[in-house]
Amino acid sequence: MDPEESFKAVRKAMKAHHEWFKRCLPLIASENIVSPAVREAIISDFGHRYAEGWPGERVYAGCKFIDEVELICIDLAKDLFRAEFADVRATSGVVANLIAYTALTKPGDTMMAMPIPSGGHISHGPEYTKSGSFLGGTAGAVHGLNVEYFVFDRKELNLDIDESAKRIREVKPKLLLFGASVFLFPHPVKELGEVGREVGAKVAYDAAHVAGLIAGGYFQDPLREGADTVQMSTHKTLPGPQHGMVLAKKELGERIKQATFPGLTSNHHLHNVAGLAIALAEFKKFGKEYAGQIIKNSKALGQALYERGFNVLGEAKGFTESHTLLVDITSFKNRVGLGRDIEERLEKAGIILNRNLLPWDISEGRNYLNPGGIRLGTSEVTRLGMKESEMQVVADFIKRVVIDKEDPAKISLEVAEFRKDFQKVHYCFESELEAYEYVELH
Ligand code: DSN
Repeated sequence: MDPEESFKAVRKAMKAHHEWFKRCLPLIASENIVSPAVREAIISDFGHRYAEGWPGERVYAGCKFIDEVELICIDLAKDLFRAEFADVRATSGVVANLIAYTALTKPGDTMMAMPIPSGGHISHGPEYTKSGSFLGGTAGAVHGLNVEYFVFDRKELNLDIDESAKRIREVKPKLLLFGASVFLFPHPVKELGEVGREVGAKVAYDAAHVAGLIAGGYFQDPLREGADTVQMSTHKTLPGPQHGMVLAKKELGERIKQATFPGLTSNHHLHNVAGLAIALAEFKKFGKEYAGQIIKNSKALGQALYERGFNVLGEAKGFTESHTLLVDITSFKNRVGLGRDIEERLEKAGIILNRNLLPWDISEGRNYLNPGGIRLGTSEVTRLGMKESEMQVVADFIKRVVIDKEDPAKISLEVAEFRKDFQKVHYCFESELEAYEYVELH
């Protein structure tokens, strides 16, 4: 392709993506949209600058306004999460986890975390699986940690406290890592953290998925429950730009700072720090209401899907206490296929979600390519202004595609019509800009 053709093709694809998302139902649990004010911040000149070091101690000139913004961002983060220390320079959730590993452990140490098939994130994973195949999980492959697992209770869809406590006493890890990518119910941080202390372990908590719910006063409060550090990405239930952040007890601040710079960052993406500061300010004003509505919506969507014939997990516990739902779709195998098939079918209908491993998939011979589950999240549709009654409509669309096997192309037209009333970003300062409006500067 000649350069002009490439230039045009990229812009055309981006515009098409925006137009498509205006017509879709975005239900990926790890995604969200930023407010117009955050979008403004992330295209500012901050994105062209370097500011290595800590505000006021930079090794570059030109940072006086960047310092001002970063200090505001730090204050907002400490305030919202009631944290003694915050470092807002991690460039992503994976980097935030690596910062915690670096500050709290040495290569060769053992960490206990959630098994990946039960919802643990790839950044919690070992270098090799037990069968020896290369997985390349960040904790093992990058920081050289041995990873052992908490015991997961498949019925409760949470950590088994007694069995995990036994494992902690046997393994004597240096670090316990709570948190997950399929995070339906709060983890027993207090109970298992106390056991960890007996064997000298530190406690870290990956809040990437649930950061907004924590800041909104829901879910759980890991710092009050004894976590030494809380790491997160900043763009899931906390609707900021794609970035990361580490909170910690005061006495760990210096270690976190050094692990962050010069350890794991040089440029820390200053436009995203500015965007995060704006997002945190907006969250301080609107976040409690937003987080509460996310949870109401996910419970309502869980109930609505369940009533329409889906095996939504966690029914006895109200399906979820977070933004996420996990649905076992194995009973549809002979009619519409498994996770990947259903993900594709729903995408054709304009319903965007992802296939997901169920905790028992591996033992039943399925893998991530076409697993037995789908995962749904309500953060983005809530941000678009949807409430419990709209969750009924969403569940109807999903049922018609998966259970009634209606033509996805036909459903996509109805989804687009339904979406017409939900084009603005809610729970943020007012703006004329629509949620998926493509902003042309050229
Ligand atoms: N992989 C993301 C998720 O979907 O949960 C988190 O990084």
